[in-house]
Amino acid sequence: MPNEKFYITTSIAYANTAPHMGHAYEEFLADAIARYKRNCGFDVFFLTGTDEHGVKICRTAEKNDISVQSFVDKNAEEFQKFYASIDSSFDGFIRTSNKEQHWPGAQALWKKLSEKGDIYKSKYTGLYCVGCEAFVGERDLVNGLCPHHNAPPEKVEEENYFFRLTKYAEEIRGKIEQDEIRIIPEARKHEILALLEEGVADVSFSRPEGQIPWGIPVPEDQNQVMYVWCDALANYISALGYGTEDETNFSKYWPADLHVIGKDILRFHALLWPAMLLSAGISLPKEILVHGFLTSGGKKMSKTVGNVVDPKEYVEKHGSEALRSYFSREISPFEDGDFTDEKFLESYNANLANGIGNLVSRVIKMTEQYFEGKVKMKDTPEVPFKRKVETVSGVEEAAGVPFKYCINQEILPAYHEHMSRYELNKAADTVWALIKKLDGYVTDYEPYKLVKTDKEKTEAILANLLFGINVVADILSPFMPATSEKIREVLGATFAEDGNPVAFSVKHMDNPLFPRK
Ligand code: ME8
Repeated sequence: MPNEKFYITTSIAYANTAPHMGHAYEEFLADAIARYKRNCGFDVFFLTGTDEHGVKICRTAEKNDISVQSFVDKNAEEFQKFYASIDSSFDGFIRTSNKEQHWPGAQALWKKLSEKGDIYKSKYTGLYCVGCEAFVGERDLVNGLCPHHNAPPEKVEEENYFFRLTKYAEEIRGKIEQDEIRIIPEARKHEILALLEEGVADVSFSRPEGQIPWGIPVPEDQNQVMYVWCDALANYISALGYGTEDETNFSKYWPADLHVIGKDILRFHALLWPAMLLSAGISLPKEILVHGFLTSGGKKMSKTVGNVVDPKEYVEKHGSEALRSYFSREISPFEDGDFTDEKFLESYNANLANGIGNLVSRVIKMTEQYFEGKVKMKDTPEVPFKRKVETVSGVEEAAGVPFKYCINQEILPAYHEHMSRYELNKAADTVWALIKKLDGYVTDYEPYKLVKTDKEKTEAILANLLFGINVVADILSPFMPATSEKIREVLGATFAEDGNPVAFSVKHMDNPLFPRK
């Protein structure tokens, strides 16, 4: 599908802390999908960024005795650096305190809603959870506390602008039911439909400037600043130039093909955001992928429990590829996933040191030893997979399956099927199923013995293995781009016009890809 566009976004992280494991995972998830879509020929725009307004940020800066702008500047830089350190291939990084890039879009959107008659002034009396940056009702609380932050909400009584969310609730329900806005996984779709069933209320959409001086001014009323979610959601269009003189990217990339978000912010993305867009007459995002939370030892990461794992430390100690490999293999995008040091090292040794690292070293070494590093794909008789191996789908496949048939008819279709459903961990399983098959191929044919009696067949076997490793590099690239690049370098493949390798001139490897830990 060359030239078709694909616009993918992450949520924008609050710039009031350093990036945590949840941010790292979400960025990885969106990046792997963006890379996959680029591999498929899409014209991808991948957006990430930081959410820099709201009460939380304002207060944390005050507590640290630093101006809010310096505070968010410092944190936004941390996020950008961190995302670059895990090889995120983002095309845009939006900061909501950016007056040139973000404010015009957020204000233009507000004006549209106001012109439509969907914004009105009223008195708000209720509760506000600063942690969630959300107005909450009694029914959202457990024993009077916000269950996400274990803290009591604040009582608020003020004159605010409200947005007529209720006007759009029915239309949105229909669109979610019909998958016009597709919420993935299904369980999250049902969750939001259940919420709609309970009934929704209009949303307080601004705060008095006197209460929170840090925010985007409401266009017609300088005494009010926009509610942080109203401002933050607009990032998805402001980053494309919406509301500015140059709307080229907005025309080209909107609507979003995929918003990647965590489970706690579903209602903002599946209700409030579509309602704002409907009111403004802007088309709706197509899909919302809702990931779970990362826990540590099965518990929510928390400073009090002392189980917070810092992603930066892992990148510094083990490299970003090791972290990306863990996210790919061990976490299902649709459920909560666990991260502990023990599991991390276990996964590293099994999948990287013993798995892919060992296979590549062995095959490269044999090619160097027996053929001075050079082999060609030959038209000699096929050397099929010899033994019964478990297929990706768990069914035993008959012995004698031709080598390329197995890759083209079994591995690749399963891989693409999973990727198209954003089942990244299952797609990564198919990569490792191929690695396992290639390992089995070496064990079965014992090229290190065969070379003494049949050099020609040994060359065909090694060429097949190098061909298979080249496929591994291709399908691994969304998950582990740097490893994929390294493998391609050592393979030294020459390609035919159809894109298939015809010969290899391998490079010597001084070190294994992943030393054992
Ligand atoms: O919600 N595991 O920002 P944020 C996995 N600024 N993901 C997690 C997580 C965890 N333990 N904790 C948080 C915001 N996340 C808003 C978004 S978008 C217009 C505004 C996810 O920094 C969370 O679900 O609190 C969200 O998707 C992202 O990290 C940023 O969270």
